[in-house]
Amino acid sequence: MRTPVRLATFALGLVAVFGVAAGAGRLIGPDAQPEPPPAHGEAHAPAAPEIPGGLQIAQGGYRLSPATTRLTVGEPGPFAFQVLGPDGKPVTAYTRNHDKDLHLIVVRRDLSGYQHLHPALGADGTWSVPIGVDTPGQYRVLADFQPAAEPEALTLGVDVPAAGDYQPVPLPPAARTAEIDGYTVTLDGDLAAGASSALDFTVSRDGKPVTDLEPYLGALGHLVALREGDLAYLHVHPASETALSFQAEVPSPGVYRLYLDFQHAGKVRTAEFTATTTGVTQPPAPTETAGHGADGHTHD
Ligand SMILES: [Cu+2]
Repeated sequence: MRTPVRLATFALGLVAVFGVAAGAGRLIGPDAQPEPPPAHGEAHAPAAPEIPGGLQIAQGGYRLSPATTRLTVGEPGPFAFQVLGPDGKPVTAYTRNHDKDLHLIVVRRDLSGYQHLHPALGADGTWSVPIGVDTPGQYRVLADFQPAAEPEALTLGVDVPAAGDYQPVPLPPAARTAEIDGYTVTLDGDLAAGASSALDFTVSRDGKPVTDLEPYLGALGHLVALREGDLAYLHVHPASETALSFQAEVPSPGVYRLYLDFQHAGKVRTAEFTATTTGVTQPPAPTETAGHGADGHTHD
């Protein structure tokens, strides 16, 4: 009977590991002075970096609690949720940002199918809005809001599936222009990891600048930036009331998808851009035939 002996040895090993960890915890606990130097020559972190929004279903004592667990493809179906506060009760009082108490972003995990919605708040703290998606897949639902009791806005996210045959689409390559409904939107400016950067957009139609854009959500437009890979929701602030100018801050080098909502002739449209941080080249889309061999490295 070898297996029980091995298991017992393994269990003893675990005890030993935990024992060491507990000992280390005491050594570097709050009473220990001075702190040991960081291992492997790591730079001393000045402070824990802020976690980007949208990655968690609960944060800072608040929790996103969806009552609907599926999205419908085609015809919109009701979608309802609550934001639960630190006391476990639905939050009913919010501080308005960008003209609304809560902004709801719905986007498929491959960054396609973007929607920006404004649910209605019921007296009991239940938010509801009809949602229909064009294609099946796993969707990210992001709620951007500021409880009245809090000094800052918060973005919580939850995955919600739309049942059916999911065909992921590759992210379009980085580009400076986007076309939507006959409008051409041009992006000027670059994202910089860990720094605030200016992003300016101009809209033209039939080769002529559109100069009569209409106010939307307290500015001339609304910009959302999501990180490829985990759909982190980035902080973007309007920098002007008279131009499509924004200050964006992204936490890490990489590829992002920008969604610019603008209103013209009474209709809101979304222009989408893939953007990379300065110095980062978007990796080519993987091909089915990619593999070993280019360097002569083979497996038998
Ligand atoms: Cu909104």
